[in-house]
Amino acid sequence: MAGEEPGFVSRGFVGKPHGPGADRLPPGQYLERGFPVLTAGPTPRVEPSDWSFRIDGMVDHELEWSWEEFGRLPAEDVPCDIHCVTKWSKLGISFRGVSVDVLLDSARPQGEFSMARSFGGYTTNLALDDLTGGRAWVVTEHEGAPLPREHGGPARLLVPHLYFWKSAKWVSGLRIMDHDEPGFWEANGYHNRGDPWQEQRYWSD
Ligand SMILES: Nc1nc2c(c(=O)[nH]1)N[C@H]1C(S)=C(S)[C@@H](COP(=O)(O)O)O[C@H]1N2
Ligand SMILES: [Mo]
Repeated sequence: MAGEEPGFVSRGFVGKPHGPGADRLPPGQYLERGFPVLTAGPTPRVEPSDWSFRIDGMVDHELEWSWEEFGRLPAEDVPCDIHCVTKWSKLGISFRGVSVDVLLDSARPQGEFSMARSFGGYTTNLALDDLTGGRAWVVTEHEGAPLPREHGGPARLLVPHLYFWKSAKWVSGLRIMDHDEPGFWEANGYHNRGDPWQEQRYWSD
């Protein structure tokens, strides 16, 4: 029986993520199979007919798309991993939406910073560097179905290379700025940038 002692066999792995996807799990994160809902405050009800997305601030051209206009923009599937600062990560999730590059292209930003805003008042700040280069999207679908309301439907920002609080649900627009400003969680102790691979969780990290 001695050779079958499971406690002994697994001891070498304790505390280290192992198995498929272990190299995709940032430090301090655990694998979550479900898709938790995390919202500060009430869940707004936004009908597609009431939804629009606006880019304003320091741009050559302020732009606004209605739901219908947005639906005509080129969309792409976004398979990715997401990482919440509360330590859950979900690997191999999929969304579909429009790249922020496409949205910013015709607006022509004249600043390096931005504030994303949402129906309901949530905000989060992002350097344009983190929103461009095929690393950020405004998504309207999850796993081939309309994005559920509790996950930000009809549309949310998706910035999977940063902690998930940067992915504003019920997103309504982006303000381009020539200076940085903290958004909702950033003003309440979260890190200004939030790179999960550098464990940038709180302002002191
Ligand atoms: N508008 C809005 N967006 C938000 C939040 C929020 O409270 N309001 N919470 C953020 C946080 S802290 C996380 S972890 C993710 C959670 O997204 P989920 O509920 O789809 O898992 O949304 C982010 N986007
Ligand atoms: Mo979060």
